[in-house]
Amino acid sequence: MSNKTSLKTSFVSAVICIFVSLCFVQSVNAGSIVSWGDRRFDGRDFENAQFQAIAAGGWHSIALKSDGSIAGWGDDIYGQASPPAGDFVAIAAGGAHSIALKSDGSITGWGWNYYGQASPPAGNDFAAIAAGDLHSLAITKSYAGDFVSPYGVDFIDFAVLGLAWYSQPGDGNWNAICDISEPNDNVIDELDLEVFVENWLRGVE
Ligand SMILES: [Ca+2]
Ligand SMILES: [Ca+2]
Repeated sequence: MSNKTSLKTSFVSAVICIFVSLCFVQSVNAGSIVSWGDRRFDGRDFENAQFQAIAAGGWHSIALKSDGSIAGWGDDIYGQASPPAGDFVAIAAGGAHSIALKSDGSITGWGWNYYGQASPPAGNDFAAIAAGDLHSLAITKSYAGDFVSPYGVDFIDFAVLGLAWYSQPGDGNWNAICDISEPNDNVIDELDLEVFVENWLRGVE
């Protein structure tokens, strides 16, 4: 086999490998939905659609499509199966409510809200969500020491800490967000720096 033929064979093999890999990724990340069990409220199948996540509530279901929109079906008496439009990255279904995490890190909720379970806190600092029967949960992105964007503990946050160094309430350079030692002790000192450095070294984001 000549060098030219060998190169050509290698190239074709590489292209085939990439193609097969892409097909595999596609089949894992998106597909149709099937359901089973009591189908009185929840018996809808989606064929030939592209989904990346699903969630089952009390009597309703929601699914996150590959394009970031959400489909809902089943019991919709409180509007729990009628999701708003938006660009979402995660979903969770509760007893009669639903919540979804937007690509900007904020959370939207809809459906039964008697206990406030469909009214998530404001902000765009969230990384993950979960829904119970009558409550909801979220994990925030922020960590001690992550004072300002971009997310993560870095040099910019270090500068903020430096400006507040050895300050106490009433001082001109006092900055309460830098008091990250536990418990807070109203002084920015080595204890806060210790927490800060730990998170910086861990590379938390
Ligand atoms: Ca930061
Ligand atoms: Ca402190």
